[in-house]
Order: sequence, then C-alpha cells, then structure tokens
Amino acid sequence: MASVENERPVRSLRIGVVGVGGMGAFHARTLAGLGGVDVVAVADPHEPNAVATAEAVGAEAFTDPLALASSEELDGVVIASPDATHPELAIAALERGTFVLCEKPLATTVGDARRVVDAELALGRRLVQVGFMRQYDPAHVQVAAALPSIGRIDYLRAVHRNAGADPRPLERVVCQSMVHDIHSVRFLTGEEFAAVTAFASGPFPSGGYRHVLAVCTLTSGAHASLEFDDTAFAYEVSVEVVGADGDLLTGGPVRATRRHGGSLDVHLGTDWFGWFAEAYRIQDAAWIASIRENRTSGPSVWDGYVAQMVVDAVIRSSTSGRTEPVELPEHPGLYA
Ligand code: ISE
Repeated sequence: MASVENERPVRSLRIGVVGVGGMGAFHARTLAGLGGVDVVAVADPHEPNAVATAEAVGAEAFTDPLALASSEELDGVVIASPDATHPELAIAALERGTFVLCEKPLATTVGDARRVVDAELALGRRLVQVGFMRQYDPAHVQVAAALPSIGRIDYLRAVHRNAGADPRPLERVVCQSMVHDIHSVRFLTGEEFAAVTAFASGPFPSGGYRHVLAVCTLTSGAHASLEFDDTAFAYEVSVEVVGADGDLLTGGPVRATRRHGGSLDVHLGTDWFGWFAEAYRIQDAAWIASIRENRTSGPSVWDGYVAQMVVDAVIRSSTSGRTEPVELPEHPGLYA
C-alpha cells in the first residue's frame, strides 16, 4: 500500500476568467468553490466588474481581456465576454495551448465560428469546450438516458422562456437564446438539422422581438419545433421528445410549493442562474476534471459552429418567409 508520504499532492489548477459581467462572475464564483482550483486572474474592460469579482474570489484584476486570454500562466481560461469577442479570445488561448471554456454562442457569425474550428484543426487537438451547459443539466441528462426506451424519435419540442429581458433584435434573440435549443436537438437526437421554417413576432416599438418559432426537419425526417419567448413572466426551459414507443419530458429544478394568500405556487425565478445553477456547477466541474486529464470533453467548437449555421437559417427564414436548407460541410475527424 502506498504510504501517505509517497502520495503527490494534487496541484491546484490556475484558472482565468475573461469577462466578468453576470455570467463570467458566476463562473468565477462557481469555479472558486470547487476543490483544487485557484481562480488567479479575472479581466474585464469595465474595471469595477474586474475588481469586484477579483475581490470575491481572491484573484488579481485586469482590464485587458486579450492579454489574459493570451497568458502563459494559466491552465484554463473561461471566456464570458461579449459574444462577438469570443472567437478572437478563444484563438488567442488556443495559440498558447490553454484549455478554454467558451460561453455560447461560439461566435456571432458562421464565418467567425469557422475561424475557431480552423484554428483547432490547425493545432490538431481539441482545447475548447463550448458552454452549452444543458448537456450537464440533470433533467436533460435523465431524458437523454431514457431515450433508448422510447424507440425511434419522431418529434422534439423545445420551449424556452426568458423573463424581463431588454428588448433584443432578432439576431441576438436567436444567437444568444435559441442557440441553446438548437444544441439540445442535436445532442438529444444525435441528428443534424436539414431545413428550417421560422416565424418571428416583432420588431415591436421597443425594437425587440418577442416570439420566435422554428419548425425544423432533421436528417432522418423527424421534426423539431423550437418555441422561444423573450418577454415571458418567468424563466422556463423544457424539452419533450416523442418516440415511437413513448415520450419523455424534462422536469424543472426541484422547488418547494407554497400555500399563500389562497394560492398554491412554485417560484420559478426570472433568470437562468437559478434554473440551471446545478447544470453550470456540473459543467464547470467536468471542464476542470477534463483539464486534469489533459483532454477536452463536452460540446466542441464543431457543435458551436454547426449551431451557428442553424441560427443563421432561423434568422434567414424568419425574414425571407421561406424554408431554408441547412447544408453542413464535411465533418472533420477531430470531432468524430
Ligand atoms: C442567456 O444569454 C443564456 O445564456 C441563457 O442560458 C438563456 O436561457 C437565455 O435565453 C439567454 O438570454
């Protein structure tokens, strides 16, 4: 039996977080709460954000995101800066050989997403995980595990409601929000999108869009409908898979039911931090575990790129009124 003296202490991983608005600050705190992780640096051009998160997790505060993403001192970097900056920062980290957890979307255009794929292909190894955290959400994991029991998948319905969001143009609604539902379809069915017909209500006087409905055909001929509402009254996500021998529906997070003022109610919350807190924690812990094993697991940049192609088809169809095909390029072996 190995003596205690011979056991090598596990080295703490040095993690940086780029972009510490709401999401990045949440990752920083989540990671700082995991064993064997030191959040050593955070960067945000808005200095008060950087300082506040740095103080909360005992990190150093910086204001230059690109300098932090390019640092040689880190084992891993979380990218949670504004969406359009993700590709440049991910590529900078890739060039240093640093593991990356990049918030979704991978990019805001198909071309930029492809640049990250090409950078990884040039490197010949995966280093970037994309933060499609529903893949770690216990409710989604339970549905995924039970799929073999319902036989051939005929239909999937994804419902996603945001509450109290600032009015957003259609591009942002689809790219920031519906992109999650697109990934849910791909990871649950293992299929690709073949064509999309989408409808959007808006713009309203606020400039924002409210409902987006995408009716999709998958490569097997099965269908999926994605329903998104940006100004609902509570945050809520569900997915239902209809199979030849049964159907499956995700449950929400466990919540107490309250009797109050003559009503029976369940508090759902108005943002995703509460609904998916466990999913984020599991995702971040899985990312750290994979860094320790010197590998990358979870959703890949290929997943981020393909999702972006579907985002594009949803936006095109909502504006053209036509069914838009999704034509995927050859699938590189690195992402088999
Ligand atoms: C937000 O940016 C997220 O990432 C949430 O997970 C998503 O549910 C929400 O719709 C987005 O706005």
